[in-house]
Amino acid sequence: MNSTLLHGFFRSSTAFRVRIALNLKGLAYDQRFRHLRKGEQRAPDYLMLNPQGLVPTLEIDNHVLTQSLAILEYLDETHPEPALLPKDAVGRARVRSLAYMVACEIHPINNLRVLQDLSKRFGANDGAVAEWFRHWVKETFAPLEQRLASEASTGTFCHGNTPTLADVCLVPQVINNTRFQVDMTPYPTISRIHRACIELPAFAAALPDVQPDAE
Ligand SMILES: N[C@@H](CCC(=O)N[C@@H](CS)C(=O)NCC(=O)O)C(=O)O
Repeated sequence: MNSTLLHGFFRSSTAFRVRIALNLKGLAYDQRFRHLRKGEQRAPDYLMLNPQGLVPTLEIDNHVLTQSLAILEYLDETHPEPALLPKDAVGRARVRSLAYMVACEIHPINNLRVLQDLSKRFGANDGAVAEWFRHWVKETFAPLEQRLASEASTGTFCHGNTPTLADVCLVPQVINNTRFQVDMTPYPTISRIHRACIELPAFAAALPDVQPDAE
C-alpha cells in the first residue's frame, strides 16, 4: 500500500508542480482528485486537511503538507537526489527568485477563485477575464524572458543543465497559458526551456492531459 497521497486536480498548476517533483524524485504516489470547478476543494473532509480549500495537499510520511513551494522543498530535503536547488547559496537564491516570479507574482492573481471573482463581483465577461490573465502573465514573463536570455547561469534549463525548482514552476505556467491563448512568440528562451523540460519523462508524466481525471 502506497502511503503518499496527492490531493490535486489535473488542471491545477500547483498540483502539477508537485507531480513533477514526485516524478523527478522517483517517488510513487496515489492521487485523490478534487474537482475545482465543482467546488470539491471546499468539501468539509478536504477542509479538515487543508483549511485554505486549495490544492495541492500532500499526505506523506504521516504528515499533511500544504502550499506547493513548501512541499517541493520538503521533498528536496527528504530526497536530496536529484537536487531541485543548487549547492551554492547564490545559485539557490537565483533559482528561488525565478521560481517565485511565477509562483508569487503570476499564479496568485490568476488563480481560479480570483478569475471567478472578477466575473461574479465585477461583471467581467470571458474575454475580459482572459485579458486579465494574459496581462499578468506578460508583466512577469517579459522580465523573466530577459533574465533567462541574458544571465550566464541559464543552461538547457532555467539554471544549468538539470531541472530545478524554477523549471518545476515554469512548465505548469506555460501549459496554463495555452488555455488563455497567451502568445509565446516574445518568449523564445522560456519556450526553449519548456520544450526541454517536457521531453523529460518526469515532466511528461505530470502533464494535465495524462492525469486520470483529465477531461
Ligand atoms: N500558494 C498555493 C496556491 C494553491 C492554489 O491556489 N491552488 C489552486 C489550484 S492551482 C486552487 O486550489 N484553486 C481553488 C480555487 O481557486 O478555488 C500553493 O502554491 O499551493
